[in-house]
Parts: sequence; structure tokens; C-alpha cells
Amino acid sequence: MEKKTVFSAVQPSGVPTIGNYVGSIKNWVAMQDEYNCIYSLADLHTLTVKQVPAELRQRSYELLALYLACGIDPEKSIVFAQSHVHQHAELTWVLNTITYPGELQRMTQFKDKSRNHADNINMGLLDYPVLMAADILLYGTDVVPVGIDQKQHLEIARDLAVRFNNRYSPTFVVPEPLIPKVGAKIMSLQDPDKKMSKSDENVNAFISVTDGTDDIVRKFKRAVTDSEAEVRFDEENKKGVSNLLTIYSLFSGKSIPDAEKEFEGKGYGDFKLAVAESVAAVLAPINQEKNKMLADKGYLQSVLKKGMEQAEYLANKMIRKVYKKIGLIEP
Ligand code: ATP
Ligand code: LTN
Repeated sequence: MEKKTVFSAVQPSGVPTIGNYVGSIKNWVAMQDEYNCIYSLADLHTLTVKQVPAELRQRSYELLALYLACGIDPEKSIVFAQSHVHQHAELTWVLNTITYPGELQRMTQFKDKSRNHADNINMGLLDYPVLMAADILLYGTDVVPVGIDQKQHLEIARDLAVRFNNRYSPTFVVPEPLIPKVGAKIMSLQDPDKKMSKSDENVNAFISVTDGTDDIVRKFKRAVTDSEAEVRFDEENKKGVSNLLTIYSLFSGKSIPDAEKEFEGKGYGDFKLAVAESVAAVLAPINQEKNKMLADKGYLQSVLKKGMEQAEYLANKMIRKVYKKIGLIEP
């Protein structure tokens, strides 16, 4: 049987958090043998909020180095920068002509980001899900591994695929989201009602994948819990502790019930330290590898070049097909 296609991306909009890692990148690694995987740096998406050009460039290399350090293998998967394959912008234009402003205006992320960037509510911010749909549909993607916050955007991608297929003829595969059972939404360490986000103003709210052991320990020590002293998973009444248990389970490989037993009769201090140590133990070697990769820009550029050529070949076939179906004359 032919392998199914996987597509996913992260924006180089800041230093990824452990939420980005367990919600997406970590799961991409595991899919590389079973699927045809295509992983992108969503650099065009970052332009929807203000960026400092030199920082964007540096963060793009950092994110690529992180992908590779986490185990994304460019011999197995296509790894490329979205802006290097112009068909993403072209398909966005076509999809825009079958998208209604109303369906974009009701997106939770658009509403949140409009609130947080009230001085820069631009067309790109509104159109963000259409560019994401173009990313996915260009490659005949079957499966899209993402965290739960992207589910709404995946629904738009599915709707647009179906709409185009009905208006013209079957062209796009209707993609399925793949959302992890544990870790789809790691919460802020300072406010367990909010998603952990790399752009949070409070640096104690998130753990960046580049944080050193001292920072990791300090941030977990300060994590908001509750006034009990019982390490028990209860997402209704003990959100902070449940979030820490989820993180501990994902980083130590122990199940949540086993973790509860391990800390029976112990206080939050011991528990928080163990969570911090489990996270630091996973992140330290990844960072070491990432820094090694970053020192070799030539290698990183060669990975992007190869990825661009591979992605462009596929994207070009699809955009030709789309242009033909909608009645544009062939060059
Ligand atoms: P920002 O904070 O800048 O809006 P972000 O942290 O949400 O960004 P993205 O680049 O938008 O990061 O997301 C990359 C991937 O990480 C997506 O698949 C998203 O679903 C996932 N993700 C983001 N935050 C979390 C989280 N807290 N828990 C689990 N997965 C997450
Ligand atoms: N919007 C996504 C990043 C992204 C993406 C994609 C994810 C851009 N294009 C295509 C999956 C498929 C985010 O995680 N914020």
C-alpha cells in the first residue's frame, strides 16, 4: 500500500516551548518511517504579526536546527521553508476566492491575536487559515499532526478542499488532523487556564526548549498549583498539578497513575523538582545537538535547498492541475 502523506509546520515566531515540542515536533519524528512526511518552517505565517527582519532570519535557522536536533531526518522527510516554494502563496490566492470573510472572522486565533495586536489587525492575520490550508492541500496531505489549538484551522482546510472539489472536480485530499491524546494542550505554568504560549509576556509562564536546567528548575518551582498537598490528576479541580503531571508523564515516560503513586505522601516541592529534572534531561541533549547544527550554516542551507527542490516538484504539479481546472490558460 502506498504511504500516506503527512504535512505540518511551526512558525519561527519565537523560541518554541515544551508545548510546541510535545504538541507537534516530537510526534513528527515518530511518523517518519510510516508516512511520506513534509515538514515546513511557516515563515510566511509569522509576517501576520510584526517581526524584526534580522531576528526572523536567525529564528528560522534556529527552528530548522531544532527540527533536526529533535530527530527530523532530511533523508527521510522533506524539510523546507514555506517562503521558498512560491506555490503556497499562489494557492492561497485561489483559495481566497472561495473563502468568505465571515468564516475567517469567527476563528478563535484571529479574535485572540486581534486583541493582543490591536495596533496591527492586517489582512494577513485574517487570511492566516487560508495560507495554512494552501500548505496542506498542495501536497495531497492525508494527516496533519498538530496541537488542539489548530483544530479549527484544519476544519477550514477541510471545508475549502470539499468546496473546491464540488465546484470543479475531485482535486484535493480532505485532510485529517492528528491530535495527541496526551500533550495536545500544555497549559501556562502561571495560569493553568491558559495555553502555554511562546509569546507570553511572562517568561515564567513557559519553558522554552532552549532553557537551561537552572531556569527550568526555577520556573517549575514557581508554577501555580493549589493549596492542597496532593499530587493527583484532576483537570477540573487541580488544573496546575494536572498540567505538571501531564508534563512529567510525557518527559519521564511514566504513566500518570504511576507518577501519582511515586509522589504519594510527598509535598509539591519534591514533585516540582522531579518534573523539572525530567524536562531538563530531555532538553539538554537536544540543545547540544541544536547548537552543533547551528554552527554549520552551510549544512542547514543545503538541507533547505534540497527540501525546496523536493517540495517545489510536488507543489508545481498541484498548482498546474488547479490552474487548469479553474480555466487559466496553460503557459
Ligand atoms: P504563538 O504563541 O506565537 O501564537 P504557538 O506557541 O501557539 O505560537 P505555533 O507556532 O502557532 O506556536 O504552533 C506550533 C505547533 O505547536 C502547533 O501544532 C500547535 O498546535 C502546537 N502547540 C502550540 N502551543 C501548544 C501547547 N501549549 N500545547 C500543545 N501544543 C501546542
Ligand atoms: N498555523 C500553524 C503552523 C502551520 C501549520 C501549517 C500547521 C502553518 N501551516 C500547516 C500544520 C499544517 C500553527 O501551528 N500555528
